[in-house]
Amino acid sequence: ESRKIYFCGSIRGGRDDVHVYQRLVHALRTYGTVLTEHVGDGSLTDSGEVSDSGDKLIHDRDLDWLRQSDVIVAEVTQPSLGVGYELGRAVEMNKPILCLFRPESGRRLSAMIRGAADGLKIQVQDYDQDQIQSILSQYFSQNRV
Ligand code: 6K6
Repeated sequence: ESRKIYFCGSIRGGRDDVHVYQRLVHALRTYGTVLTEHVGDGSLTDSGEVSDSGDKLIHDRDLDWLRQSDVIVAEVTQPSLGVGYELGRAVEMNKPILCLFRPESGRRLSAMIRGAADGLKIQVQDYDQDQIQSILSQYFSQNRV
């Protein structure tokens, strides 16, 4: 059975990097079923496409998917409260996590994400877009995930 991958990327935090999420979701499909493909949906904007009552449904469904997932991959360059929250919950669930950060953005990654890395179960990798294939193939060839 196919590995379940939970992909995290900013939505209301800002959609500047949606093209990067698209590339990552596309590449991740090689390695399993991506539960959260909508994060890479170019037509999904950061402005309220759903009501506040819809927010509870989104939260509860996403947490179900998070529980079911075998591995979390997060693009963390664009800061997002939702992504940070998902990562915190995933750490408590003891899930394997790969965070991907692009230094070329000129940003500095939150210490709470960079500092959570243990190099095994929780990994933070700096990368640029040319390295998507190689980073994912290296990560998924590890026995842990
Ligand atoms: C409607 C159709 C598709 O998406 C929507 C509504 N929004 C969301 N749907 C699913 N997951 C969401 C939505 N908004 C946030 N999330 C989750 O939080 C995603 O899994 C993202 O990784 C993360 C983004 O959080 P914010 O704080 O940047 O929005």
